[in-house]
Amino acid sequence: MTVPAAPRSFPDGFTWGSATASYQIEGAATEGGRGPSIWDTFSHTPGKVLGGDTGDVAVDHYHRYEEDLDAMKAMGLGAYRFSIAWPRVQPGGRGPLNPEGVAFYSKLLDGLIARGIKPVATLYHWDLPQELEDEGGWTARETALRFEEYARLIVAALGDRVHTWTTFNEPWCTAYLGYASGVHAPGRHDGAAALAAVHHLNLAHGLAGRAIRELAPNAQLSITLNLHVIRPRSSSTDDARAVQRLDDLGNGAFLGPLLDGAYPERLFGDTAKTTDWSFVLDGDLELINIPIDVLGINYYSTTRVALWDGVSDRVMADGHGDSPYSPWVDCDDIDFLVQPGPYTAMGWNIDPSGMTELLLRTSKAYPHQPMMITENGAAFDDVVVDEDGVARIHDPLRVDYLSRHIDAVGVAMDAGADVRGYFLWSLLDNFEWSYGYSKRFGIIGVDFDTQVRTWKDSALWYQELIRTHQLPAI
Ligand code: PNW
Repeated sequence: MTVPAAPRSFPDGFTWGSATASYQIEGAATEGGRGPSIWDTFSHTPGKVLGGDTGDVAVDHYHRYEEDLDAMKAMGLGAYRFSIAWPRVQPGGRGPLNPEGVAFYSKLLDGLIARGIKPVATLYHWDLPQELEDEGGWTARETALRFEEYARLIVAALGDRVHTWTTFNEPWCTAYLGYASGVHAPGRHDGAAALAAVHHLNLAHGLAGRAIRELAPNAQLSITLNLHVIRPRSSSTDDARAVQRLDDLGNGAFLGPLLDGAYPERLFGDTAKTTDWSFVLDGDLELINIPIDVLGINYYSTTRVALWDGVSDRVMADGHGDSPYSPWVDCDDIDFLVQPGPYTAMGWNIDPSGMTELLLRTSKAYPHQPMMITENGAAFDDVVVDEDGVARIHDPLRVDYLSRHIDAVGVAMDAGADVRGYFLWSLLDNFEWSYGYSKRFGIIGVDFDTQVRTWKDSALWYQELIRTHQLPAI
């Protein structure tokens, strides 16, 4: 593990931000003309989300956004990454915009700009209008066309105030957790559907990207990927092959079409028993390959794998949900190893070296592609204490996690990686998808009963880092 033994300075232009997502914080699920999304349906289906939690209320950001904007300003954030709920602005996923939904994001943007905070808006952070799922969701090519229409309408309505438009957050999660492992909405278990979703998400990025270029020529265009750092158990060729297959499915299936204009050739052979990829039509790859200004990367942890020898006991320990179905299509012969700790409350191993490795590998593969870390952070079991009548949340483990990972970003930058910013996940405790409210990622704590916000020690620490542009030594 890297240890920030000495203070580390970051360049003046480096952007310090924080990130959230609509369904995780807004609540107001049936207000202001918002239509239902696949996450409303999923979270209201018994057994899908821990404790039966839903995003109906979440942290009530829809009503408390002014207070949250003030906190961002006080923290000194240079940028705020949020997502627009498609079913709030275009209920049903087609037709004209819902003015009340647009008004919410319009007020949010005005509030950010008035406070000098750059808006980074994501068009899709997983809340697909339910009506589109009923027509096939991301397995249907039509959904990519609907997404282009949504993008055209909302970018035209809000465009000149958004600094960076991000088409998708983590299409890997949408495709593989939504359609293969089923731990995310819509909760399907169908490898062929997941691979079709991969392509239609990529296509939708290209179509929306073109619309953003036309309608908001001064904005930055980006997409956010959760890239995987996958290491082999041994130096055997079998284990190397396992790594390569997962790298193609998890990373290359997105980076390839986006930045190289082609899927990794091996991917077709590796998934041949599941799909013939006939959903890739002439001209799609040219559309997907639209240049982006900045590649968003989300990083949390690393993965270690081995090719199963067919005899030994299986050692499946994915740590990413308890589904019996794997998100990794056609990889039943690959074992996911228990990683050495320490771990976060998600059970994810803490490994800052993966951050450096990922940034350096990506910058080597795409030397002219600026990058930013659009998510990094950790869930821990925070302890709220009363100190002379003042509520305080001490979260030394989170400060330690953040320090080591931000240092790891600096190590990559020293070695030449072009990283423009860092967005901490997350500004507020929130609805952590299938884990409901049981996992807290925020640097601002939220009492889920009273909605009272309390800055954790990590928020004060981040405020000081932003003020000084300097990471203190541990
Ligand atoms: C990301 N995995 O989700 C999301 O962008 C956030 O909305 C989320 O709250 C955050 O990370 C923390 O989980 C992920 O299984 C969920 O590999 C699951 C995985 C990766 C990212």
